[in-house]
Amino acid sequence: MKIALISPKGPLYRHRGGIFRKSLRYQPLTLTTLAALVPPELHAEIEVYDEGIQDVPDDLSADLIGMTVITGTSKRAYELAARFRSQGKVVVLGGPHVTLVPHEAALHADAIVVGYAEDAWPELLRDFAGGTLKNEYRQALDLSLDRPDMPFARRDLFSGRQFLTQAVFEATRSCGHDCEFCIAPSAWGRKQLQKPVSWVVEDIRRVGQKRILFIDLNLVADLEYAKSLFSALIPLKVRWFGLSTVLIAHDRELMELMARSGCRGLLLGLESITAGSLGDANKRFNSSVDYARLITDLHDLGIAIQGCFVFGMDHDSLDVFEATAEFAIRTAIDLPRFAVLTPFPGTPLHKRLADEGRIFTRDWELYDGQHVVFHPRNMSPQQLAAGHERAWKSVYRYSAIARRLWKAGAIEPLGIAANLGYRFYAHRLHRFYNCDWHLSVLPRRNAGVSQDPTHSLVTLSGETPLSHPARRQRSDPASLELG
Ligand code: B12
Ligand code: SF4
Repeated sequence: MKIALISPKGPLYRHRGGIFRKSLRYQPLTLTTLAALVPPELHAEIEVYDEGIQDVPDDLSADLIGMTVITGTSKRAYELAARFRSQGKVVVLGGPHVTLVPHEAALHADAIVVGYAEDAWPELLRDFAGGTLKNEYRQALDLSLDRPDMPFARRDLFSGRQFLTQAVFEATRSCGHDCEFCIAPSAWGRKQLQKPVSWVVEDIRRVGQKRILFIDLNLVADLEYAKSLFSALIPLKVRWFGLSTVLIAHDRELMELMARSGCRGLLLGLESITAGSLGDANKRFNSSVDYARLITDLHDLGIAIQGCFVFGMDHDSLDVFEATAEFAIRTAIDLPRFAVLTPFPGTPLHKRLADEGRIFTRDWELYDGQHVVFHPRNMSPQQLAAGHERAWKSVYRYSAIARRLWKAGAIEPLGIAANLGYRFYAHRLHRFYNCDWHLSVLPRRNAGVSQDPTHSLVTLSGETPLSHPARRQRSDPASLELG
């Protein structure tokens, strides 16, 4: 049996390359995880295609084609599915979008998989091999990731050269919170699934790299698990980057443990500096945290921050863009990032805005966090789009980059380069997907090269950093890109 697994490209990837011709992405874990779950007794030949960086042959030779679908890539996935089905191939769709709107996805596939597929995908493949394929497979109700037979992702199926890094790991799934705009609770529920810490450690050891990324939605959702994971990372001496909520602010011991375990960068969903907007998003728990203080504390521990904000919530008025950009500069966020509120189908936000008649397009290609697809409450869609773009440009002005990095004590070639990369995209939002430029390439590109950080800085601000009191040995914010 021949199986092809595809991650279709979204419109976001229509301009591949950006300032570099080569892809700057890290290796996707979805396809390699699915490949590992193929039952060995089927002796299947497996091929993987990430269409973000490579073309999928028109005449793909496969008996069964599995595609992972997020909302922004669904149109492309359905287009490919139609082509392959017309060639007589069996197409299976799965992933977040399929889980959120199974009825829609089912129209374009021979079979769909709803939810996580650790049990459902092997079952589907066995059925296919036995000629009894069903139309729909669902995540097992008692699905657990704490299982003795859990295989390690087949990272070998992609060429190492195609990506910046293969050192992408996952310890947990789902998150525990229920923010109104987030797809995680709607798609997968609020109960966090956890892989055994010993399994995660073994996965990291096997890959054997020292700079690693965790793609978990919220590594600190379960404090007990988080602490045992971080403690187990200490002997590995890795530098890791991951996602967390701002609630770490309330647990100094946890933050220190994270730093000791090698955490060098965190992506934080700050979302908004307006308390009312946090309420709109059902993310009031963020209001309990003094963001500025948290950012300073993390910087002091040598942890860089990619701070993510969302524009377009009901309490946002026209001054939110400048105020947020100014906040990001003042608090010295290493890599600020802004998104337009997106009512992904299947979320409570989508339902509410639909009930209020405020969604004006369901062209899923535009559901990418960069386009306005609904009527905001206190401004026009055009004002939201323009304000979002202004905020990006504002925080990535040369003077703003210099101010942020200077205050953060992160005036180093890598931090500067990461910011210049984002600056490039800030000025080309209409053409490029701003998050696709995977910044962890930079350490590799510079590895072993002795560089004088003052040189780059002088071009930015005209000052020398060497006497800066906050200057310290800390990680670059360059590896923070997590999607
Ligand atoms: C890594 C990542 C990225 C990376 C790389 C994506 C990639 N190719 O791997 C980058 C940075 C490029 C990225 C970009 C974007 N991402 Co992203 N990303 C993720 C992230 C953090 C991890 C995905 C992952 O590897 N999971 C681990 C694997 C093992 O789990 P999985 O993918 O869910 O797969 C399991 C099941 O879903 C199922 N399954 C999945 N696909 C299939 C297919 C078949 C055939 C079968 C049988 C089963 C199956 O089986 C798997 C095993 O159980 C997720 C959040 C998350 N933690 O899931 C967001 C997430 C997928 N991204 C999201 C979004 C919105 C985006 C962006 C649009 C913007 C953004 N916010 O960054 C862009 C769009 C990119 C594009 N393709 O056009 C959303 C998708 C929501 C939606 N409805 O569309 C998510 C869910 C985050 C969120 N909370 O909103 N992303
Ligand atoms: S936005 Fe973050 S904290 Fe909120 S539900 Fe989603 S993953 Fe959890």
